[in-house]
Amino acid sequence: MGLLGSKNPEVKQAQILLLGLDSAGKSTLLYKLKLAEDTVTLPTVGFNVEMIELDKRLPLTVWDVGGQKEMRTMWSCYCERTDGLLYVVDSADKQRLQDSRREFERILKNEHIKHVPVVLLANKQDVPGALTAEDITRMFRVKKLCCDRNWYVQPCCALTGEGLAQGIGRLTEFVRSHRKSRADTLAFFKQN
Ligand SMILES: Nc1nc2c(ncn2[C@@H]2O[C@H](COP(=O)(O)OP(=O)(O)OP(=O)(O)O)[C@@H](O)[C@H]2O)c(=O)[nH]1
Ligand SMILES: [Mg+2]
Repeated sequence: MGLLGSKNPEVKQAQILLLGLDSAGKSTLLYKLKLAEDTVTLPTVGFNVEMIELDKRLPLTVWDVGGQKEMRTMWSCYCERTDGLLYVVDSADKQRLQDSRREFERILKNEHIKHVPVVLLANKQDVPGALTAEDITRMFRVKKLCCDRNWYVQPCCALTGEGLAQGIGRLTEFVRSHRKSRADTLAFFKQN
């Protein structure tokens, strides 16, 4: 993400890292947001990157990294210069929820994304029996794991697009306020 790096608060775009286990629905939601269309996805090998401009004041560059097991070791390579993390959970895949939680916990420990705001997307809400956002919050121990940053858990359905704009909107707000507080801190140290 080096060239477009945005730790500088003057840079008027933000880098968003989109992670989650394989088949969570990352690419489906990325292209739903980008094209407002249904797309047939294939498992992502490597990554997809798209610019999303839901809020003209802060366009987002979204990095969608494949979630298959062998790809997860590469997630940390994408963390540098990340402004916000979108973590997608297949709320209906009860057998792999613990795997997903473990990967979530692991990535949060990455130095580069310390204090970076997080939105969890509790995807596939259309599937009967899917866990709710509250269930996911509890099972992923989000309050504890994210006590050092802004966080939110948004229910959504990537197929219909329901909840996606709200999730992205929330993350954009968090990124803006995180940047402002970083800029204020820098200004404080410059003055003193
Ligand atoms: N029912 C339902 N299916 C979904 C939803 N979102 C995605 N899917 C389906 O889940 C499957 C996997 O979606 P992808 O978007 O390719 O998953 P991914 O997270 O990008 O997976 P990797 O690229 O392997 O990491 C596809 O068949 C999608 O149509 C949803 O909200 N509801
Ligand atoms: Mg994908």
